[in-house]
Amino acid sequence: MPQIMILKKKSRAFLGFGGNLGQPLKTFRRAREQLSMPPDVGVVASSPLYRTPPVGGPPGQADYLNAVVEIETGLTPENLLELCRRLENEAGRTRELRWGPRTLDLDLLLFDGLITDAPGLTLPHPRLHQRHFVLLPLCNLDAGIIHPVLKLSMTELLRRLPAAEGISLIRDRW
Ligand code: A4P
Ligand code: MG
Repeated sequence: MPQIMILKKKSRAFLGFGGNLGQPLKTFRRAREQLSMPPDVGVVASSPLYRTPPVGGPPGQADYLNAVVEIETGLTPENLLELCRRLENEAGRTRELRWGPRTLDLDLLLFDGLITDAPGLTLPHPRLHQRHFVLLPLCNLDAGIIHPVLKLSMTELLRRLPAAEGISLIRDRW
């Protein structure tokens, strides 16, 4: 009997990494490694790593490290976000203050061209287009991605932001 193989299409997703407590680079490396462990998640590429001044939150919090990681996955966006939450918790993430200091923040920025506003999951990430610390590393990975709602490329969104101050490139590879 002929065998029928069903190939499940993988989705392309981008995860924002952020952190300013503990040893963020070490934490990022560990989270990226853990991300690639489940059989249905693969890490495709990592953006350079940036040091960025804090946006919002309590005055005086430390600078952040930020990067974006591209993955391919057979998971649903909900399950991927759940995995991110688990990795944040394993990194000792606590939530006391909105936009307060954190060891690890993993945001689901884009998931294919999906648009959703379900409870607990908005896609694309609702503040993606307002932030240098997200758009710059996203552009490094693929400047031509079109924002599914705004219908503008990542380069165009970055160009429209006021000039950024204080962002520095820490490493091309990490
Ligand atoms: N949520 C909804 N959609 C998403 C999504 N696409 N990805 C919900 C991730 N989470 C999503 O998240 C708050 C709620 O958003 C959750 O219930 C989740 O289900 P959280 O991780 O608990 O808290 P948060 O990250 O502090 O909240 P928020 O409002 O998403 O913060 P942002 O917008 O991520 O901003 N400055 C610099 N320089 N670098 C940073 O990385 N990060 C923040 C946090 C502020 N300032 C920063 C940085
Ligand atoms: Mg978050």
